Amino acid sequence: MSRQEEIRAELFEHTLNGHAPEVKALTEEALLLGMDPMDILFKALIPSLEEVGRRFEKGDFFVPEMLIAARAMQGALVILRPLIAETGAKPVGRYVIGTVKGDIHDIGKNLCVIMLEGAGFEVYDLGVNTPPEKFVEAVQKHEPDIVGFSAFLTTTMPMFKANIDALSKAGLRDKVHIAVGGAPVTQEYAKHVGADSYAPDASMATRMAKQLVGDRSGPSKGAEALEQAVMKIDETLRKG
Ligand code: B12
Repeated sequence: MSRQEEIRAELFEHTLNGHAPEVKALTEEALLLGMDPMDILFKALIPSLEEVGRRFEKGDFFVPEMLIAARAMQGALVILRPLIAETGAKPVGRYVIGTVKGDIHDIGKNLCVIMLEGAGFEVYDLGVNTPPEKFVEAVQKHEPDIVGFSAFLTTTMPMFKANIDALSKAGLRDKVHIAVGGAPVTQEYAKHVGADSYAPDASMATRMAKQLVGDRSGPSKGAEALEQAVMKIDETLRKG
C-alpha cells in the first residue's frame, strides 16, 4: 500500500472515530505529499461520514459520535478550503441555496457552497432550517439563476414541494431553475416534486449549474465565501 493509500485509510478511520488532531495532521501530510484536496475530501472524509451514518442507522453510533466525527472533518475542511478555492474557474451566475425547514444538516450544503463559489458563482446561503417564505424572499431579492434546496431527513424532504408551491404562488416558479439535493434525495423524488434537477454531490451540482448558466463571467468571491462556509460549519457544530 502506498503512503497515499494509507493516508486515505487513516483519515477514514480517524474521522470515523472523531480524532480531530490526527485528521488535521494527516490532512497536512497528504497535502505535503501533493495529494489533491478533492481526493482527500471525496475519497476519505466523505466516505467516512457515510460510514458514520451507516453505524448510526444500525444503532452502533449515537448523535454525539456523529457530531464528533463531523467536527473532526471540519478541522480538515479549514485546511482544505483555500486550496479548493484556488481551483476556482470562471465566474458564472447567481445561486440561492439553503437547508429546508426542520433540518439542520448543513455539511453537504456547505460543500456545495464551497464548490459553487470556487467555480465563481455568487452564492446566497440562507443557512439551515429555512422556511419557504425565506426562499421566496431571497429569489425575489437576488433573482438567481438557480435556487437549491438541501434536505437530509426523509421527514424534511416534503419541504421541497412546499418551497416549490410557495415559489409558484409568488409567481416565481418559471423564473428560476430549481435544484434539490441531500443524502436521502433521489432523481425520482426530485422529479416527483417538480424540481428541475437533482445532483448527488457538490461537484455534480456545480457542473450542472455551470452548464445551465453557460459562459457568463464576472468576479469570483470564492475565498471570502469559503471562509463563511467553513465558519458556518463550525458555528453549527459548536451549537451541537
Ligand atoms: C453529521 C450528521 C448529523 C449532524 C449534522 C451536523 C451538520 N452541521 O450538518 C448532527 C449530529 C447535528 C445530526 C443530527 C441529526 N441527524 Co444526522 N446525520 C449526519 C450524517 C452522519 C452525515 C451527514 C453529512 O453531513 N454527510 C456528508 C455530506 C457531504 O453528505 P452528502 O449527502 O454526500 O452531501 C452531498 C449531496 O447530498 C449534495 N447536496 C447536499 N445538499 C444539496 C443541495 C443541492 C441543491 C444539491 C444540488 C446537492 C446537494 O452535495 C453534497 C456534497 O457533495 C448522516 C449520515 C449520512 N450518511 O448522511 C446522518 C443522518 C442524515 N442523520 C440522521 C438523523 C436521524 C438525525 C437526527 C434526527 C438524529 C436525532 N435523533 O436527533 C438529527 C436531526 C436534526 C435535524 N432536525 O436536522 C439520519 C437521517 C435518516 C433519515 N432517513 O431521515 C442519517 C441519514 C443517519 C442515519 N443513517 O440514520 N446529524
